[in-house]
Amino acid sequence: MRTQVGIIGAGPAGLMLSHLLHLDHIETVILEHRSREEIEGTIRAGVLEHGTVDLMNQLGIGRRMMKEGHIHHGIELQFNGKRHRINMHDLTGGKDIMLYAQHEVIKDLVEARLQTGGQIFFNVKDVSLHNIETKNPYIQFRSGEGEELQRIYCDFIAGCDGFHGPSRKAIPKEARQEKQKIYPFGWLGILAKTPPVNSELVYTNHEKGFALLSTRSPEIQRHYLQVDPKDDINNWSDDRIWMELHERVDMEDGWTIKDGPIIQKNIVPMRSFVCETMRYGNLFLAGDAAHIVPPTGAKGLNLAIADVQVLAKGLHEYYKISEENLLNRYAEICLRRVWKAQRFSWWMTTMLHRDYEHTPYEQGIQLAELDYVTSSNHAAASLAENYVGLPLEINMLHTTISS
Ligand code: RFL
Ligand code: PHB
Repeated sequence: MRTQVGIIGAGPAGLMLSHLLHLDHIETVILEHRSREEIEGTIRAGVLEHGTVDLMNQLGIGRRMMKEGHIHHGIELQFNGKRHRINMHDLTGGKDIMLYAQHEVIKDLVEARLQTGGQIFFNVKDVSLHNIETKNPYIQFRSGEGEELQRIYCDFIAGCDGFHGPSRKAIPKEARQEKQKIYPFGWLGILAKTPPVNSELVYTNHEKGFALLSTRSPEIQRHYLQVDPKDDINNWSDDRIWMELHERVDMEDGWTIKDGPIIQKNIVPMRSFVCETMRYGNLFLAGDAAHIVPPTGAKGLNLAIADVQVLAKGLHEYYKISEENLLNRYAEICLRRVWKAQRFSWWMTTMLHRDYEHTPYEQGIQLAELDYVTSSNHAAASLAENYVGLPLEINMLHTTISS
């Protein structure tokens, strides 16, 4: 089999890249090791930046998002038992975010690709990358357990296979520039059958730890609790989860969260990670394959979508005008956004979580940071600008290319 761009992974990065390239008449094949049902049912992100929303609409795949998603104009920060609103809409000159679940974005992208004849191989096994440092790379895989090995020859491989996929590891270790930070925090996430508790997200700093109130639909809510990353979800009965949420988010004025049946719960650890070697030969890494952020800034999916827009534009120039400048600058251009999202996600995480190693002095600084960001328009504007999403680098390329 032969294609122009072989894509590993049908997450937001791989599917969006395939769709963007299809619209540009560039051929792709996607290899995904999970089933379609699994990728369309995995609960992850919820917040889309305004640029991601605009892109979905421009590409004609935003119809369901505009109907079923919810636009939020602000967020709330809660500390010392009181809530403070950050009016992102006003602070950014009219920009908002959209609450629309990642697996719904996946469903929309899979449908768009399959409707236009896109090739997605689900349930593949033993995916490996070969000759990536040459102009003739290929991907080897089995179409199912026990099937024969097959090859896809391509001009380029896009490694969109998330943090644990094989693409990044195909780059020799000595050639990989990697930087990471592990946090002593985990998030226990739940989906609960309850009515919405608040019209906007509430990020809470409490002495027992961080809590986040989010939403999915009028019937289903998504909440998170800071827990020990090594804790076992079996230690958390539904009653214990609700008790802990009450303790952290209920307010002095009598406002209280509503309990209900918990239909899904799990614990995820938190890390910040950047592989600066986003290109190696004819392999390009995009999304979580290249970088991870803690979810407190709601940036991971949005960064994945930003990377593939740069890659799609680079591939456009390569195929349509035989120009490689943008492809050569792929890592450099993406990393500027990646590091700013790293900084923001680290900052939100540090400001909102309780580090039990902290001294009373460090706790004082943390509360002063929250007080500052909720009482100074300048500080709040900086949070808002980052939260709704910084401008996309490819839209500013005329300035960076000539500089
Ligand atoms: P994905 O989504 O991990 O997709 C990678 C795909 O590659 C497949 N794969 C393989 N395929 C073939 N062969 C192999 N050997 C393979 N190995 C892996 C996988 O099955 C998968 O389908 O990476 P991508 O596309 O880069 O997308 C990244 C996002 O998924 C991630 O950054 C976000 O979920 C992060 N995130 C959030 N991001 C936001 O922008 N806004 C949010 O509100 C937000 N909330 C969150 C989050 C992540 C969370 N968790 C679970 C860490 C909330 C949480 C709790
Ligand atoms: C979510 O709704 O899943 C969500 C919202 C905000 C975050 C992270 C996750 O910062």
